[in-house]
Amino acid sequence: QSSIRKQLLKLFSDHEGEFLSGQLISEKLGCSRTAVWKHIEELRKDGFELEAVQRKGYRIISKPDRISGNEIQLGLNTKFFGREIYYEESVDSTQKIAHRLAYEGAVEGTIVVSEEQRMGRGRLGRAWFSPIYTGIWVSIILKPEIAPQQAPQLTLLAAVSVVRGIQKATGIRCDIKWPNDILINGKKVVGILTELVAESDRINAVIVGIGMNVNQEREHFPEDLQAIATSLAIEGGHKWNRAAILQAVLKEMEDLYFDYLKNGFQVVKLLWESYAVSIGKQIKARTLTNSITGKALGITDEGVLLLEDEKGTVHRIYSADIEI
Ligand code: BT5
Repeated sequence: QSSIRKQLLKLFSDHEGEFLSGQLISEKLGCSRTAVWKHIEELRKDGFELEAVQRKGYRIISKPDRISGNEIQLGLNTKFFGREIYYEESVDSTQKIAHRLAYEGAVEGTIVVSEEQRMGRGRLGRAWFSPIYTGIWVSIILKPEIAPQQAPQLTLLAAVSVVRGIQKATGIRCDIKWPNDILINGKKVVGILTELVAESDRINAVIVGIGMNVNQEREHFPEDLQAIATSLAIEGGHKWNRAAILQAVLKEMEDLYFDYLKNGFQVVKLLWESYAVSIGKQIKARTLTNSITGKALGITDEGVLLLEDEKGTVHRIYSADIEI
């Protein structure tokens, strides 16, 4: 934000609900009346609703929906998750920043949030569509003392937390598709990406990236996504407060995470199976090298998917895309 913009917003918040004359603003900011008008127009472009009345001046009627530190921390009831927030209006990828912060020694529970990702990423180098002001694009830094092969459990833990958080905040019920998709009526509403910061066999940090489609309308999605993606606004019929949803997810995740560290994967596993759509069904798992069709039996204690083919052979699937 430019310093003029910051001063202008400060001026309006110091005089909340009041009209500020163009004259007064130009004096306080030390700029011309024309410059004031330009800054007001820029605020409008950024989603502020402003009233302009002759001889009275300007008044802010409503602020745009943002998901910066202020909004997230007001009303957050966690101890660690989201207590440290790194926020930028626009980033390449919150994952990338979280990796850097983890490397620099960020505390557990630190989150990186942005209104927009220019290069949001999915698994295997795929892109994650992250348009401005409509979604929750967040990376959470965890520092669990677990073996690297247990890290996939955290993807499942995150998925369960997201489903429960969304249900608490909106009442909308989602399903989980192994390993990292959250669906509503078969369409993807959330994607999760778990990345390790590890040295040989030691985990320094786990970065859990969560991308949630919240306030997009159908036409906001590029054509190739329209058939497979959805948002909470599309499913719920109206827009939602993104900060409130993130707060609910962080709370669910913190509770489940500490339970997991103390008591192990069992509770996560049971919850996960209760939300999973594919278990017990015929599915097709496409891995990098081949594809296997069979019945999804469940997940192991490591979070590995068990798939029984028609010959009765049980395959352990570590990473794949699933078709139901
Ligand atoms: C994922 O990958 O689902 C993980 C997405 C993780 C995104 C978060 S946002 C915060 C953090 N920062 C990042 O840079 N990333 C994380 P995958 O299973 O590979 O799915 C990717 C596929 O989903 C794409 O190839 C598209 O087909 C589809 N897709 C892309 N954007 C989408 C969206 N916004 N909604 C639904 N589907 C989408």
